[in-house]
Amino acid sequence: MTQPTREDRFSFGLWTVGWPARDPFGDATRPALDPVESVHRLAELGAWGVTFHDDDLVPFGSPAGERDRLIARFRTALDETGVVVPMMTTNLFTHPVFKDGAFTSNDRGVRRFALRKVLRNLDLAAELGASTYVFWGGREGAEVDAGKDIRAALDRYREGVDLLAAYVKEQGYGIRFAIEPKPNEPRGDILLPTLGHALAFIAELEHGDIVGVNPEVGHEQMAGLNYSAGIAQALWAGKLFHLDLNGQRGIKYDQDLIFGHGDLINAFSLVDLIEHGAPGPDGSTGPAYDGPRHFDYKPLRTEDATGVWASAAANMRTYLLLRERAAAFRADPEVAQALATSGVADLGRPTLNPGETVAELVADRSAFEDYDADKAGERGYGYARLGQLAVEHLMGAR
Ligand code: GLT
Ligand code: MN
Ligand code: MN
Repeated sequence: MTQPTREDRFSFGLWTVGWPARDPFGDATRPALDPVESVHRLAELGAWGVTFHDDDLVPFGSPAGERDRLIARFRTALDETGVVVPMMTTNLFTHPVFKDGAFTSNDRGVRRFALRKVLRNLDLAAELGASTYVFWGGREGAEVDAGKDIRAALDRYREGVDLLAAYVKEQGYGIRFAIEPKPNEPRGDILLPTLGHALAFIAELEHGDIVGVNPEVGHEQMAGLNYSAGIAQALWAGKLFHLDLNGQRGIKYDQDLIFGHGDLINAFSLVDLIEHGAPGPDGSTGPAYDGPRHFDYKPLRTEDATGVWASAAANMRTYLLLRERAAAFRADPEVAQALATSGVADLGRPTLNPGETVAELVADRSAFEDYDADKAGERGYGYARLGQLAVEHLMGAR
């Protein structure tokens, strides 16, 4: 089934389809899109949810009455279409006030303003029923090493996130936070540059229980990292609260391509992981992640309105095709055999026997004195065949 339905839980940021394609070298190539139109178009294409920054819906600095009016007509569009708002976030990067960061600006007044901007939007997130709130700190960083005390910046980052998390708990909003890492762009270096840095930061929080990550395909790949392997670690840590799907071709500027239009093999392993990564008791598999399949891409600057909606549909279709391929991969008896040859399931077995002590391990001659390391070193793991089977399924050749 490559026709998206609500059950697939596909969501899009208003800033994705609505990007007018202004870049550092050129003017906008498309007119601004009305968020109400985006909701209707996305619903027609089979999307389930829409996400947005405060400023995507209500332009920065709008008077209160105008804010209410814009929110009301947006709500009407949601009611008319049944589209939900699973996630919201704050724009803490466009206005010049944030040029040195928001929670970590060297200017204390900016930091206080940033917290207020988030607090106001958290109230709206709760009203609209969002369960996840994303923090992408694109301006939290530096270009000049001596200009930013990184330890102080992390103290302020922690202070900000903890304060906001405490507020959410106090209000009983039931919202969880998801930190989105990125190594660079727009800052020369951004704080919490990778998923691993973000997990380490979360471990230092007072309210880390409601804080997880929102890793983006392109952001991890900009750092040369394996996205699906990172997602596996986020799952292992119980911290995969949300994800941003898109495409990226290598270590360069943030491309935000259509999902799959970059490292397609990694996209396949990602879909395989989140759809089949949870082993059941009977050896069957199930989804390892049941949250939104959120697309954070940019329609190419070359596209007109037709191309914008074609690209939105392409994200969902690519996901569904990969899901089909991954299901076929998992159902193939030759794959099962190859997985067994590679010993993939054997890694799930603890290295020591139940209750076995270090002393017992040391007393076990078969583990060392009598162990034939040379013989064990001759073993072939069969990964080449397994990898080829994955590629052949991905290509529809099996
Ligand atoms: C911005 C960024 C994205 C983030 C968005 C959430 S904003 O477009 O490039 O990766 O997910 O703040
Ligand atoms: Mn990006
Ligand atoms: Mn993103």
